[in-house]
Amino acid sequence: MQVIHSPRHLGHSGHVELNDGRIVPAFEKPERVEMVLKAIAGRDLGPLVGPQPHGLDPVLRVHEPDYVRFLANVWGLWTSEGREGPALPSFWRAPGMRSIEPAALDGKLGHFSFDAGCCIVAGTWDAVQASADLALTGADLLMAGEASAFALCRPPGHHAHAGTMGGYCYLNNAAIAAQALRDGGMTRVAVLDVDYHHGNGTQAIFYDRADVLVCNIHADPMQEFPYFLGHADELGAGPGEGFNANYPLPWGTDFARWSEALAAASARIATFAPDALIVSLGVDTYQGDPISRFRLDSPDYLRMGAMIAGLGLPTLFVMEGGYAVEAIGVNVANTLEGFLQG
Ligand code: Q9C
Ligand code: ZN
Repeated sequence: MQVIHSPRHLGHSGHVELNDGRIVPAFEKPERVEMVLKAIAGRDLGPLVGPQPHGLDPVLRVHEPDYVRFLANVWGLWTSEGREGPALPSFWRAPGMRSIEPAALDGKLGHFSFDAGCCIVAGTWDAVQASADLALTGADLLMAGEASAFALCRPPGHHAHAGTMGGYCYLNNAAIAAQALRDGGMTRVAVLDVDYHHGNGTQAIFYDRADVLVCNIHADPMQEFPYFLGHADELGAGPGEGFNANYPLPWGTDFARWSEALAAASARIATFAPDALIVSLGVDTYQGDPISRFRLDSPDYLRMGAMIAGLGLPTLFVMEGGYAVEAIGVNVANTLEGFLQG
């Protein structure tokens, strides 16, 4: 399994988020990737490769042009106003207000976001583009006949909608890769999102489509971020009805219960019979995660990987969340090793 990595994620650093009423250093930090690299190096999973540049065309197959323009320009606009330090959204529209992109930067930041989890610093856009290129390079590998690949994406992507950032996510790497597989000739693609948080962006992007099945196993939005999407009755719309499946689980869920949801999602995916599988791999289901409340332990990720391998599909793993820096490497490497041995 090739591991696709770029050091350009390092530019997305020194950023902050709003947590418990305080501005704190972001949980989504560069050490995450460095710890995964370190753990993978000790496992002989496969070669480490760099990304191929794909430009913005495949990004624009998923994301709205105004939003991509905002991401590309916001830091330059911010500094040209003489503003220093990170740009963090803190104003949002309420129902009944109008959805017009404001001229003012603070208005733009709110217009294109749904929370204060997406801070922008000097290196953010370069890191975001590199992250999408990692996922796209992984899609290329599957189309070239590789059985599997791992895109070590950072920043993550699954909370990003077509025109909205949030939850540490700017471009939806998994969705961009899924669309690239479709555009490359695959007929059906499944996305299995095992991150602790519901992948609201991925769900929304493919919600009315029957060609991309999206399955999410996550903390119940009644209890957990992103709060406003991810309920079990969200089944898809129009032609996409029946092609979205949510498996919300309560705080405290352990692997025995979690793996029942994975078995159900796997059955749904097998029925769909896709040409390829994209796994949105968040390991914030880990019991030691600082912002999450599931109880998976490190050995459980070996079994998770093996269960995913049981689907027998060309599989692209795309890195999403996981904030217990000391364990993220072991948990990701266990998942990939479990998959390769499964
Ligand atoms: N301030 C991913 O795992 N809020 N995103 C957490 C702490 C947002 C997680 C509360 C969590 C976003 C990709
Ligand atoms: Zn998450």
